[in-house]
Amino acid sequence: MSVEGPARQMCAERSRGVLRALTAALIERYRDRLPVTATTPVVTLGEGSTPLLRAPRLARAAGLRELWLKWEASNPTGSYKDRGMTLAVSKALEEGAQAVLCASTGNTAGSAAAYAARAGLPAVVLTPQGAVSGAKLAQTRMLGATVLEVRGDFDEALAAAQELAARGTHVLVNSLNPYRREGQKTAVLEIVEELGAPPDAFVLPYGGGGNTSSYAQALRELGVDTPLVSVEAARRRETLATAIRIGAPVHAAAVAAAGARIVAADDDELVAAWRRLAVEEGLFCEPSSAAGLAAVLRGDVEGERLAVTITGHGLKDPAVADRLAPPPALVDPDPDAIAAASPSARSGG
Ligand code: AN7
Repeated sequence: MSVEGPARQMCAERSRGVLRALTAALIERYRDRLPVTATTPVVTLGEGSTPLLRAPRLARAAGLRELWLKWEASNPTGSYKDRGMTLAVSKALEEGAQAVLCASTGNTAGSAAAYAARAGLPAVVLTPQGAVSGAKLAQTRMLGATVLEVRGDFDEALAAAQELAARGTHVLVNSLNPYRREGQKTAVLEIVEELGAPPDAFVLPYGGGGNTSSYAQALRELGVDTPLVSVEAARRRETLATAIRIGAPVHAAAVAAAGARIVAADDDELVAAWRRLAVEEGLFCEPSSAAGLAAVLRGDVEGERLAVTITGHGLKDPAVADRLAPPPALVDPDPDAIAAASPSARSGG
């Protein structure tokens, strides 16, 4: 029998509703809290509204009542950068930009490339030589950005990007762009909305400090006085967490002024937290993204209900996982051989 009449109408309405939900733009969700007008072109890939996941095993291990993980890997390009990029590129388009430009350890690159492609604008991405994950470079190149590898580190690439942007030919879409920071505020708004109250602390990685500044701005605007804990790599210039391999954080003054507490985690702690998040909670993030968790597992963050932001997906920087995780054993296509190689294989079930 065919679907007709009211039933057909209901199906159509339902599928429209589902489509609306799946393609919800962050700018639409938080229009009243963002610097957009009715005529701002909305460049969206369906960012934001990411899962807030409870982590019961890690909470128990850390002696917490509640540990909440803001899973920013669910953003369209795999990191939290998309929250800011939707706004930065929408405003760039509104203001008649001819091209966008950024320096990046990889995630800003992929995000800028994606939103620029969506907007029909060229993107130029400067990367520190030899220091960006191959997966992020492939993503950025595939999205059509012009990738220029700079002879220098991230700080030098960012300084060059700022100098070029000052000429007015390219809009800088690093987090020095205030629209980036406005967009990134929304992670805090989502967490507070979903928990129904602010957590005892927000904990997140600290690279250049753009995201910490955004979180601080959100808390100010909400009139909420909750500790903000920013976790940096102890050896900023050498850390294996390439996303946060940033020597001199460009937002250091703003981070200090916001009263964020800065905590350092060494690479062993980062890797341990990163591995536990994968094995004990089923979440594979990139190593840098586990920085907040490293501080929490060390018992370095006060409170019994914490919100920890996991900033980027593990598939974006799989090199360390490939080095550290057990390689597969080679077996014949034979059930006995497979059972013998399976540690927890049990019959029945
Ligand atoms: C996964 O992409 O700086 O303190 O150029 O990719 O706001 O810099 C990325 C930084 C944390 C640090 N987690 O945030 C870039 C870049 C991930 C990141 C950070 C980054 P900020």
